Amino acid sequence: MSLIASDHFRIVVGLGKSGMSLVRFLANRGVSFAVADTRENPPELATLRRDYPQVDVRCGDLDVEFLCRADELYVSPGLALATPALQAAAARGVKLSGDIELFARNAKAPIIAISGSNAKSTVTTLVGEMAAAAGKRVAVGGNLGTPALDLLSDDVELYVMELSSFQLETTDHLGAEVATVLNISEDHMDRYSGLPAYHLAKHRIFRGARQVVFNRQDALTRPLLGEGLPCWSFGLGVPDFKGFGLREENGEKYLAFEFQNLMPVRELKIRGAHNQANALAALALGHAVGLPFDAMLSALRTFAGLEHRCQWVRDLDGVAWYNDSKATNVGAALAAIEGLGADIEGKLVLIAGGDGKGADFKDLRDPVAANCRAVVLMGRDRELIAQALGDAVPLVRVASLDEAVQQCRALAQPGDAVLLSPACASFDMFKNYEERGQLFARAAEDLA
Ligand code: UMA
Ligand code: ADP
Repeated sequence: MSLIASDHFRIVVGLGKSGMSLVRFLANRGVSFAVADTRENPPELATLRRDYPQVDVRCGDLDVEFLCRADELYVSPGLALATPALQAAAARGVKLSGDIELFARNAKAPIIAISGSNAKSTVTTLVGEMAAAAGKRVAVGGNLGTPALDLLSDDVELYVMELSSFQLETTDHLGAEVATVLNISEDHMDRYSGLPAYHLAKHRIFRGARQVVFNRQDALTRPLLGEGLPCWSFGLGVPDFKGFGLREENGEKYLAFEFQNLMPVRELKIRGAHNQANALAALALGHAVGLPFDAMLSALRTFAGLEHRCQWVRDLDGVAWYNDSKATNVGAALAAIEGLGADIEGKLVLIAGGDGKGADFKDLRDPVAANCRAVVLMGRDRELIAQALGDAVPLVRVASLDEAVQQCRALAQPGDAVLLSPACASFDMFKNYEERGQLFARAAEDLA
């Protein structure tokens, strides 16, 4: 199969990280292409002009006539396919594709493909560390970190890829060795018509997969098609045939595979029930590609979790401070509120709010009532959260993160924990969730 037809003309739409990886990929192969971006000054414009001055680049409103000069558009995951200019081009026969489709066509080593509403980065990183511990030449990236096309190399023995629903929308045939959707809860409802459309996008990950891993506790993660494919499962219950789960023996809880105990849960550095599920998912994915258990378990013993995911910041006057800035949707915040809430003596003082992406916050009400002393609300959609929480707990509105930290200092009592787990994206107030988390941690560390 020809990997990329050289007589076709392409346009890369979106000049961020993935757009720039497409530019490098196409230029290295001598393919003719141009670039478009709706922004007047896209992030990689200076790099493009410096390294590829001959490439035609159009910034500002997309011009349908220009797009229709291409046989194929490689669309950034950040741009909705419903964008009218893209739809107009598609109606005139231009194919809409993306970087992951090109990656899949050109990758020569097996791909472990990981999607889900939450836990993607944690599980992707963990599987990458397991593979490295097993001595594999492994490349890790995708939605997390390095764009997929920048990972392509003949030296790689295994790809571990985090894939978002946005990336999967433009991927027709991934052909993963093993694919999983870890969990599904509402996210990105500003881009999808509802949960079914989001679910459908995520499930494109199973196209052409040779094996599947699903979550026994979340029916929406089971592939709709492909019965007969080897299926492995994970979940917090007792495992059965081809299953990873938890088993208790003599008062000790173990990570287990089928009828075999693998490792006591207490040896995990990552805390909370959701992280036990993540460890089991990673074991299932690694086992599917033949990684040995001893290497996988040694990686599990050393993995301390990623920054901004329920990350401990400090203790002050008997109050622990946690940064969970990566909780950009309701499902992630619920995992932190319930997981951490069950682990502490006192109550949580929660900081929430930001850009809600069209989410419905009603599922927060009962867990907040059960676990929180108060909620400090900030950001664009704070009133939507306030309405959903009603009178469950005292609510405090603030205008800045610094003010939120000061309020939490005053509200928390010894034995409590302060938790930044916003259930919202950060873009209304910050550059990204990392900046939000760093500013929170700095403000908490500065408290005397
Ligand atoms: N944009 C425009 N006009 C354009 C193109 C983009 O306005 O013509 C805006 C959109 O608001 C878009 C934003 O710019 O959301 C970013 O788009 P980009 O093309 O500059 O993005 P990249 O730098 O290529 O980053 C993308 C992924 N971004 C998104 O899916 C929004 C990155 O995931 C990914 O790491 C990167 O490719 C490499 O593969 C980020 C992300 O937020 C981390 N992902 C979402 C998530 O995890 O929830 C899905
Ligand atoms: P993603 O890449 O899917 O956003 P991350 O690993 O970065 O996933 O975690 C995102 C958020 O989800 C963090 O706030 C984290 O605490 C939370 N989280 C981690 N594992 C789970 C899980 N199994 N279920 C729900 N939320 C989780």
